[in-house]
Amino acid sequence: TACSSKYVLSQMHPMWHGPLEVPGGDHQSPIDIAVKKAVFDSELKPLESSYDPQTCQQIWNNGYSFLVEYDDTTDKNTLKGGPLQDKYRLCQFHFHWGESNDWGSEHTVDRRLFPAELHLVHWNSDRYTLFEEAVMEENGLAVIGIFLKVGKRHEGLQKLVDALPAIRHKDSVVEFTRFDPASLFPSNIDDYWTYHGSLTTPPLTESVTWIVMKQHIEVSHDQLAVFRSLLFTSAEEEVQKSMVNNFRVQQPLRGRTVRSSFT
Ligand code: SG7
Ligand code: ZN
Repeated sequence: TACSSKYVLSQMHPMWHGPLEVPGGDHQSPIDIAVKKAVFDSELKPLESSYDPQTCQQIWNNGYSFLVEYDDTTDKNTLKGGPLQDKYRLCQFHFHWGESNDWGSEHTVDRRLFPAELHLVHWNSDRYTLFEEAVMEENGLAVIGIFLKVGKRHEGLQKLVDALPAIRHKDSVVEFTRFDPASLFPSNIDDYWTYHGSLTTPPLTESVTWIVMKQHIEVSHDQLAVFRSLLFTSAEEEVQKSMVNNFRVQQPLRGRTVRSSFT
């Protein structure tokens, strides 16, 4: 599957003692973005994404979030520009959310929490041949973060929401095809913050160029309620646990600079 995710999550744990992937490293994510402390960088370019909806393969409950996975064996879904030197390939996107609309995002803006956050995970296909290789490297991954706010129903998101009842339990997977990830972008993707950080789950490697969009997208309360009807637990378990609050606690900035593409 995309990102060879199960392989990564099982293989990387013994590596936590390595130089980059110490969970207590100095470049961990998520962080609070203090708007006034962000430094405008006029060198930051607009992001260029090119996605092929036909490469969408499946949707999977991995027991922590749900993942929409793309075929990442060729360069059919690419991200470049913005803060990036190289070309990155989309492998999956997923969300983090809360049990109520008062929290759920991983990043915050001036300490403001959002009810959910979308992450589109890309790996550097100019320099590496596999996700597993990229995940260990400082310039290995680029993740786009998009905040979700409660408001109007999101048309693009609905196809996803409709698929969720089929993957209620951990480890369930269903085919999911022809989905354009760009349909989840806000209208303005030119304004973003960027900083160097980590994955927010094991292996927590400090391999991520984070690109956090200034503009949020709106989804309805009912759409988020379907996210919350997912389960952390597999069908076999006696006590079922709702999949909510699947975000990591915030990490110290430790001298890092957050740059902004806008003034
Ligand atoms: C979610 O977030 C999943 C993980 C992902 C993790 O738990 O999407 O993905 C898989 C394939 O299990 O971990 C290695 C990876 O992408 C962390 O991603 S994040 O830093 O963007 N939140
Ligand atoms: Zn994430």
